Amino acid sequence: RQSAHHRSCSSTAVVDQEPPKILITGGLGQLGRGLAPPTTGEIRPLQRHPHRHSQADCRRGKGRPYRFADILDFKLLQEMIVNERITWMFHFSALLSAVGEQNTALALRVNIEGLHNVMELAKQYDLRLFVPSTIGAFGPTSPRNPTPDLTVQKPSTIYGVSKVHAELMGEYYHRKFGLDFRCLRLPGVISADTAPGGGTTDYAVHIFHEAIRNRAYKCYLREDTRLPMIYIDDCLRAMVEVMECDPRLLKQRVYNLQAISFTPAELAKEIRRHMSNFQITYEPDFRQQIADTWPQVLDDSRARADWGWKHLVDTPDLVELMLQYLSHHYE
Ligand code: AKB
Repeated sequence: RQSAHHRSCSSTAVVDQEPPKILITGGLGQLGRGLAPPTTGEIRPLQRHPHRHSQADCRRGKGRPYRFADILDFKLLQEMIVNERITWMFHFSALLSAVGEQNTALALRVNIEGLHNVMELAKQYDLRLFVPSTIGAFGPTSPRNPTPDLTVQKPSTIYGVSKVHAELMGEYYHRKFGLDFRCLRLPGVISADTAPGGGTTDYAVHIFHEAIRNRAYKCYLREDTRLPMIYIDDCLRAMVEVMECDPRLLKQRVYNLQAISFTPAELAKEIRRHMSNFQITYEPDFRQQIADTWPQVLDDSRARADWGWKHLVDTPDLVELMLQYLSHHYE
């Protein structure tokens, strides 16, 4: 089942007539603000960076209309989709791994009931739907380095469980109803002007703020905890690219996405190249147990082969961008 718009996207001979009308849930979160900043004139680090990518940038229009809506309110979402003639949806609302463990009931409602609403609406209105999955969709019995696309997925957090559910539901709706579902398993996302909210990988953002403000950071993960990470602009570009790509290129509906992997000690060493007096100490908390079950490196060779994924920002670039941006911010 494909709308005229989807058919036109899938054909190499027909040029897209109308741009998609996009609804982003979780529009004020790290990914939502990155994809479409709600305020005008926001300066993002990559806009000054040679690696910047025009596709992601052009999605970041200024002053996007923003509406309050509860993800659990099916009727309100339905009204917005119909009234605004929505054709694509990016579903970012979710409680992340650390905060999900502290409020399982809310995580279940937002991450699972919210997803059901979105999926049902996408099916009813023939929307192209992007849902991010995560490295957290793997668990202690998954291979960790590298972690393939297709392997054991028995996560130990409610966040992970809800994301495996989202992947399976999306694949099922695609098979059964032809839903144009697209999903990437994201690493920890690192951004300067948008804060992550309650994840296990958040240290890799906080460390930069503390480095600029205090020249010191107390890390809640052990120094040797290797995790996959990605710079926000690579991440936004990946999501846009997978949404825009010809569906015939997609040999599967859920792909691993890898960019860089590092440990807190390696990140601190890279920061020290710019700030020789930077100090890091380690005091692992409950997030260590979560991180210990997650992949260290994702195998994303299928994303690279099928739709041409390529990350552009490596660890040294990322450190430079974050420090540059935040030192202006705190001036
Ligand atoms: C988290 O740490 O929970 C998220 C993620 C890796 O999905 N950043």
